[in-house]
Amino acid sequence: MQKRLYILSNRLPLTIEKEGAAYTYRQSSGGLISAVGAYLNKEGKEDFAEKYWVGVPGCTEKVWNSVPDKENGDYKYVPVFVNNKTYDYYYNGFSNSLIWPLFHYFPSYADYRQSYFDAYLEVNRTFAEQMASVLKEDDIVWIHDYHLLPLAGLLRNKFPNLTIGFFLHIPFPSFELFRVIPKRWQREILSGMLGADLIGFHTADYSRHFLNCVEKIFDIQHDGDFILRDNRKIKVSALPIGIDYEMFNNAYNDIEVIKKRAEYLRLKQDKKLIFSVDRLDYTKGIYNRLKGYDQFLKQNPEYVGKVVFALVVVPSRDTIGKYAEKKKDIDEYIGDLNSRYGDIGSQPILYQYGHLSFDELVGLYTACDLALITPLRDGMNLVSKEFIATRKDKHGVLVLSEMAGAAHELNNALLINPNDYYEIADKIKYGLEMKPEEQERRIMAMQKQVEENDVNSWAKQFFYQMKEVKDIQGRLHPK
Ligand code: GDG
Repeated sequence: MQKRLYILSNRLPLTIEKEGAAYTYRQSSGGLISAVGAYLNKEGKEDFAEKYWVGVPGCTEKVWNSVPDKENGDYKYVPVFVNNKTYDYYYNGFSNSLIWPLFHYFPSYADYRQSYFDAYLEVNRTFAEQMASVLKEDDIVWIHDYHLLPLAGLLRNKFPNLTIGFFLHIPFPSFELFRVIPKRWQREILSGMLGADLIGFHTADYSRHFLNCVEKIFDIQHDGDFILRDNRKIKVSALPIGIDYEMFNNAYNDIEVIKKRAEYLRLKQDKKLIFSVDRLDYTKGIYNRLKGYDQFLKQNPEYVGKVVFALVVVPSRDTIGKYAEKKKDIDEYIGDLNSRYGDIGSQPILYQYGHLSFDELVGLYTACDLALITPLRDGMNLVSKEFIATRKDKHGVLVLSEMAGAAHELNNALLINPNDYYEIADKIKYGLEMKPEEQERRIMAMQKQVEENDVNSWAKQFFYQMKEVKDIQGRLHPK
């Protein structure tokens, strides 16, 4: 018999909009919904009896109740309402001012406030209570990301046999970093995660860090990928997320993308075009990237006026102090760089602080000569995989930070250490001068990798491994 599936994430994948006096909603196209949806709405469409999405809706209960026809999409929505102050402490506070910086190896940015942790637990408890009113023991629950680390444990207390999967989209840090969190919080976070049957990470390193923390903090040994806790087997697995390869690859020939590409090719004239896009985030290494580009122009003055860098930064979390500070640094550096190397007719950096449409994004992926992706830390980094997938023409060069989870799979990229401006400069030069045959060889090898390990196979593997753990548990404790 088919089971019901519940997907849990911080926000519901929809946006409530006001139309005149009434409210309506539209399904949003964010990363998680595209990733999970790519499988659930196609290959996995028939696998579940019903699909629910649980999360904070971003509006009041009164507004929510006034929005008609919310059951029309692919999912039924279960809203979790949280008051503004608690949400602020949970989201901007504990999630993004403690876990995010710490898990990305920025311990000096972490803000250890008890009030943030209290709100974090409160929101997770609210999720668990909301779920308790709708769940049945044979449902399948898939929890996503660092906002909801304690949730699996809270659900496990209420439903001992429930199938629970948890996936972390950001890195899991080494014990030496994790241990800087107050001990009682460490235990709460790990116990929460261990409530799941399957705990998924992007890379084997993150899995190993997690297992090491569990071993050190709870004195629980692991047997390969398995942990035995409270007589329950738990699997810890490296499941690198992929992209909708087919969609990005086919987009090369979309009429709107062709138009955009032609526009960008006209804009760059006979210059070389470098491209990057990321959310404004100190983990993405935007400042370092500028330093590397600066160094490249310094070392290679013959390229001044012959290369242009389209730098797109997408606004993100701008109510958090550290983000606003970094924007100021980036803005100033770009101004400085353009004034040193540019003139009225030509600027070395074209800067957009704003979102791109899908057609613009793929237009830029496919018009550029080189994609420059330099995060200081990144759980995976989908932009690098998308760039590779779109290049049906088998041209273009990827310069990628070895601190991105994606570097494990994309080892045919030109890998760099994002703190080494000289290495970035050298790889930019090498990339811009790379022979077409070498570009083709590297792109084809990476396309094979990204196509074979697309988001479909990621989700399929996740569900397969959840079932596998349940089968093992069943054999250990036959009913
Ligand atoms: C987290 C982890 C992990 C970006 N700007 C525009 C735009 N995007 C799309 C990209 C890509 C996504 O947003 C960004 O994904 P990333 O993986 O690069 O980064 P995070 O947002 O930090 O994601 C990360 C990911 O979760 C998945 O597990 O890989 O490590 O930090 O899909 O295309 N899309 C459009 N316009 C933009 O301006 N249309």
